[in-house]
Amino acid sequence: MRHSHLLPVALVVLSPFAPALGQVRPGPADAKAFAEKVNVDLKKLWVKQQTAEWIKNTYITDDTERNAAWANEDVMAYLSSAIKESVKFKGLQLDADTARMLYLLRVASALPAPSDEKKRAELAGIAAKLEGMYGKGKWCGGDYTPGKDPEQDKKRCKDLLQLSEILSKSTKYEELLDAWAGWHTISREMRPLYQRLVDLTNEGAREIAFAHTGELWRSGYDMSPADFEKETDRLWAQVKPLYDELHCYVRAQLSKKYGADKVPPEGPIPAHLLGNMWAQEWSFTYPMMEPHKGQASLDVTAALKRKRYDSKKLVRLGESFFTSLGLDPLPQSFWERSMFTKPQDREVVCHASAWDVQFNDDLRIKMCIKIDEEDLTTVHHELGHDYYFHYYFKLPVLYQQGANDGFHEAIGDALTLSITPEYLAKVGLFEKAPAPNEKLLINQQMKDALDKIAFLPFGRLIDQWRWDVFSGKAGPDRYNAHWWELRTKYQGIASPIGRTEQDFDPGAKYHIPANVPYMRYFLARILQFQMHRALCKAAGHSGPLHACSIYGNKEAGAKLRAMLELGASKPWPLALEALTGQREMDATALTEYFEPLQKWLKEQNKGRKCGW
Ligand code: X8Z
Ligand code: ZN
Repeated sequence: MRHSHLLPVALVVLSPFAPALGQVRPGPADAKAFAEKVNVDLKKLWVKQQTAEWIKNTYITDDTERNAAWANEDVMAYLSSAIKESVKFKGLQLDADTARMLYLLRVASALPAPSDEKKRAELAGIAAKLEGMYGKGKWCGGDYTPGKDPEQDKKRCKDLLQLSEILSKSTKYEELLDAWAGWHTISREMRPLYQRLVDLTNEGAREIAFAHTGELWRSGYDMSPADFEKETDRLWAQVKPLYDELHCYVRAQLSKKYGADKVPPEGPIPAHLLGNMWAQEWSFTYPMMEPHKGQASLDVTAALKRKRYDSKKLVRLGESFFTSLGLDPLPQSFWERSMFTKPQDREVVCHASAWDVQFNDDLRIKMCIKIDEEDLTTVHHELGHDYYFHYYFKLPVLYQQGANDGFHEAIGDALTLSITPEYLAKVGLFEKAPAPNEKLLINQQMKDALDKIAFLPFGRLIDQWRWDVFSGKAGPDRYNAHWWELRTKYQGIASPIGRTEQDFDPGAKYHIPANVPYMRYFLARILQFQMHRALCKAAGHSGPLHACSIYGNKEAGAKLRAMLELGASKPWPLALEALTGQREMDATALTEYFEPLQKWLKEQNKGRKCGW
């Protein structure tokens, strides 16, 4: 930017981006026109990008990766130059919409790129490659590298679905360890690429006046990045006592099962024994944790299999929950364009996702559906995204987002809180709802808590790691060590085998190679209960929160819809207020929901030394 000594002094002081000599200083009307143009330009670029991404995600090859990287480069180039240009409107009195759009523009990308063309291309290439590496990841037993011969691959190698099945079903310590350690080899080669990605994107973040990419990520919540970090600590403190009780009980059960030499009764839990590759949700350990034997079965997976559900029928069941609230059916194109099952003839990214490829109600989901309770929940989760897309697609594209990203992740989950035994009976999955009783309730809550409560520290720590990596607090020489420091600090788990800086365990979790920010899921776990409480109130529910189902309730549906339609057009506290009457995120609905279980856990843990 050139400065002229002929410019009025006041202007120079006001803004280092003062106009060149002879130009008129831009006014509010210029800013408004600029924001409108950005919406139009971005929509075109984003549609191209999403189209290329969809193709790459459902057919991973070098060609589709390159194609997606090109589309991403164009978006990156546009964003960095538009953001820089928008600085010239700083300090002007803008109308609320223009001001908000310029704010949303600045935080629009999770992967800001340098304006240097070569570096930008390198960054886009690395990003596409990393996600592909994760999607293609396989463990072949050590003495064989996949990709040489498809027949051999099939015989020797296991993908994430197969390894996860072992993690969820086996109770043999060594077999679990092999699957866990095997999957964690797929990310070793990501390390140098990830390191470079961090450097490049940080450079991009600095160009648009953020200290680093982590600061950009923390800036998308209508408050300062420092305040946002405090918010996440405040929310974590609200739920930590409940987590600590659950951890204590679960560790005691595991210690009984595997022996105190394998699961030390006062130390962190080995990460491969919790039924999930990342120990993020633990409900597959439920048989070991069941509080009261001999109660009516809550086995939704068995019911789905008994009723011969296939993937499409599972998605139909999810849709029927939304339509029961008076929301629209999914468009015909959704059923034609979605990917519901894992194709046998090509590599795909199986990690579930929801899309509006053309930002015009072109809704889809992409999943490798298994017929079980976990994926019934995930289907609702993904449809929650699609319904959000559906109700805001007519807004300018910068407003086609959740009120904040935690809202987007919370919608479908909030509805699954209404999947009560009575609901399951209504849709024919259970013959009839078992008569409610205290023991059954504790069983039910245990099952729920093993997912919902166990997840909380995991949700909190993933981006702590990335914030620390982006800020330089954790350098490449401590990537893996810092990962396990946080895993132990927050979750109370530990790696079952020795780790070194040759390993890159963060890369074995999808959102790291795919560069998807993660704090959204932590917020969503809390918001979904807050939303559930509000929707239950709208539905006229009285009685304990855990007994509420909003299935079939049009008033609740109308409330939900009103919030969805806002998209990101208002700061999130206003969207939250419209639904819940509260302007703050608040975990009391979650703790209220789990009150019966927390009481029970406290009893069980009496005399135990909790903590790690
Ligand atoms: O990534 C997801 C969704 C897609 S947005 C399937 N989730 C997180 C995860 O799998 O780690 C949902 C729960 C948390
Ligand atoms: Zn999601």
